[in-house]
Amino acid sequence: MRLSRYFLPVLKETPREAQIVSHRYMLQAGMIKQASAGIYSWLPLGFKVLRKIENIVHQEQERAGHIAIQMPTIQSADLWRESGRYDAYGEEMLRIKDRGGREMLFTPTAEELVTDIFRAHVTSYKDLPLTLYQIQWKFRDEVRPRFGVMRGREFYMKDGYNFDLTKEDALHAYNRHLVSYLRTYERMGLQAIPMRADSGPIGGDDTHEFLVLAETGESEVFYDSQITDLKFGDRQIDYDDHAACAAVLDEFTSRYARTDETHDEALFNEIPEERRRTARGIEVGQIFYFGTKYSDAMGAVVDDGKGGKVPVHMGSHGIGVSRLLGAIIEASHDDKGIIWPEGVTPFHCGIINLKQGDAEADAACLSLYDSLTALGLEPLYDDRDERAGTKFGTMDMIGLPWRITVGPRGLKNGVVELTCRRTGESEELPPADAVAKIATIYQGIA
Ligand code: 5CA
Repeated sequence: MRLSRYFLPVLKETPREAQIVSHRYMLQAGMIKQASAGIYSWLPLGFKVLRKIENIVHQEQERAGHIAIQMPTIQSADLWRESGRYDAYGEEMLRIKDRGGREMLFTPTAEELVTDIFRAHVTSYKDLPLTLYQIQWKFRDEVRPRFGVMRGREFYMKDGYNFDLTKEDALHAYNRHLVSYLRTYERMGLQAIPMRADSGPIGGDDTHEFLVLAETGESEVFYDSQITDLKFGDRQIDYDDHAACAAVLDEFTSRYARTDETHDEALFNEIPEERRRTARGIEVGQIFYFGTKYSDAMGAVVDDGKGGKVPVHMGSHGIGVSRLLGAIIEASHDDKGIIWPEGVTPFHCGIINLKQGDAEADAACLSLYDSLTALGLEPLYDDRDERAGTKFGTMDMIGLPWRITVGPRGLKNGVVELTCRRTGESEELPPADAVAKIATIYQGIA
């Protein structure tokens, strides 16, 4: 993309309404625009990152054997009456009437609707296990929407639902989700720690939240510092292997890590003092096992192969897709702007032309642009007729991990400058070598 033809409404002034850095940078970098409290339009740069995150989530869900569907945002109140949640959900649920006076609602989550799909089409244990998921907009009329996309009223969520014949199979689905979530967050450059949590309006006893440690996080968390040494890395886990998934769960959840809702001071104090940590975290996902809560209430049963009919065991599993943009920025920025991890960056590399209109500089930039594009990479070429300082400022704010700077002086010596946004380190090298280096960096990522 050439910046002169793009739509990147970078703000010159610091937006005053933003209390935390991710919200400020998302506004300043022209990624989002507030439409009303807790509701945002996604401008091109923000939308691009949202799509990258969404793609990673899809890829990891498919890898785990889960099947994508899409359910409507507007649902009938009657379905929610069957589970009893229409009344129980309270003011967080946005209730709407259609022209015929029928009660509808904007989905805050979708246990009821997915259970309705299941009961209409699945009758036999032979069709299990089954996990259906979607990535869809949700609405929760939060009392205090704040921090931009971090606590929105409208937000983008991956929600997945497993249907299993037995509790044991459903617990495997829970473990499988935990494993897939660890992979998902690591691909985004994040460490998200599974912590024992409270289940709230979703219900059930078994639940873990995934938290990214950050000073600006809304949750207070307590954990054993050893947990931050754990990395999932590039392990190849067979998602059908119950024991392998259970082993990962054990490894990642056996040390103390809890949100304030489930914190147990006595247990915490059993950890050696130098390993006890109290911090704040951003909840980027949550997994639940709730057994037959919805299948009992809504009659989602299958024949068990022994002549009987049994309600299916279920769980639901969410990832805060839009919130993740905020979480990634909180975890990865400096005082000049965002620093995108390679896995989610909106463009792979920036190209800055220090002397727009200089025939040689223009040609070198276009040639870099073409070479990168031919390799399947997406560069952002700042071809505006602006001062170098303005171009560097924009590039630093929008946070592309790599930048190639092209100027007449370097070109005389046959070199361009390649700069790493994270470390600030630069090296001069021939254009072809810069392209080769960027290609290597993104191998297996882009
Ligand atoms: N039905 C379950 C699992 S699909 C569910 O709704 N879980 S949840 O309530 O924990 O939401 C899943 C994730 O969505 C949360 O972990 C969080 O990352 C994100 N989320 C929840 N509320 C908001 C909000 N108001 N703004 C942005 N993200 C949110």
